Amino acid sequence: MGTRLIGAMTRAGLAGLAALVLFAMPASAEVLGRSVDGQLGLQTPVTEVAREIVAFYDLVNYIIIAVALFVLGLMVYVVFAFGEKRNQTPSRTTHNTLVEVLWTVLPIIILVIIAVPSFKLLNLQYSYPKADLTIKATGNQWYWSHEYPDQGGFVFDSYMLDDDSREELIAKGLQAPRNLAVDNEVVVPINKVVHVLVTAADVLHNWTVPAFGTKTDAVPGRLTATWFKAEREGVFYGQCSELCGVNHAFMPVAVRVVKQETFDAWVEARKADEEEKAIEILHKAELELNGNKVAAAAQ
Ligand SMILES: [Cu+2]
Repeated sequence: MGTRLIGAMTRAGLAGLAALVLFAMPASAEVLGRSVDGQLGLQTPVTEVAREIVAFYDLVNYIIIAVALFVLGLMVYVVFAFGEKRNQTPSRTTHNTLVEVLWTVLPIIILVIIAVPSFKLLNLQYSYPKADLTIKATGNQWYWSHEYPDQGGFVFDSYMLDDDSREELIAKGLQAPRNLAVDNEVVVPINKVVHVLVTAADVLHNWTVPAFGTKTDAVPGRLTATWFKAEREGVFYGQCSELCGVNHAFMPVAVRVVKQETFDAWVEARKADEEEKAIEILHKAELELNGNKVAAAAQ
């Protein structure tokens, strides 16, 4: 009976593997910084932490699918092979050492396979490399305030754009996705370690950017922290991820990753309190970046 069971386990395992091959199909055209219609899986990662999160997510998914298919296979097999018609005299077996050892040891091995990368990932997320830039993000009902203490401490608020303002930007060839685009984005240089100190002025909020793999609660009276090092230029969006009241869905986070020169120019404009000029610098950089992409695609 033990051998029959093991044979069934092997068959169920093979069925699981076949499903994994189907699951691991390649992603389609790349959109950075936000989710797209019909998306499967997580956003394209642009930091090491986010890449590791995606790898861990895939690993756990493969294991879940394999286990679910295996158990389903066993159940179908048992119903089929041990029904009254085919199995008139049931076995009176009460113990089977091999099977008992297997169903104890295999789950332990699976848990260890999950635990090792899980702890490695936690360690990566919470061992902060030395900061090149520190930003303070404060959650308010219902917008974010962002402060740059290293650059003289200028502060600005980030409010979600309404449809009219978005139309204006889109008409200029800029991207402004609905419920995500904001008036004043957080701006950071590419390939620099950015620490974000996060707090809240009223209730709990959460500062999140999925493509960076950052998600940190904003707690009134406390300072929490996260870090990222973005490896690609572009605008990366996230949404407040802690239910904070009626406009919770309308206080997105938008982080624009730019070249160091663009960042420096933007900081100068911000320091001089020239908000329009600062935004203009960013828009010019985005149009240039898009132009380069179009040119590269045409080659
Ligand atoms: Cu919220």
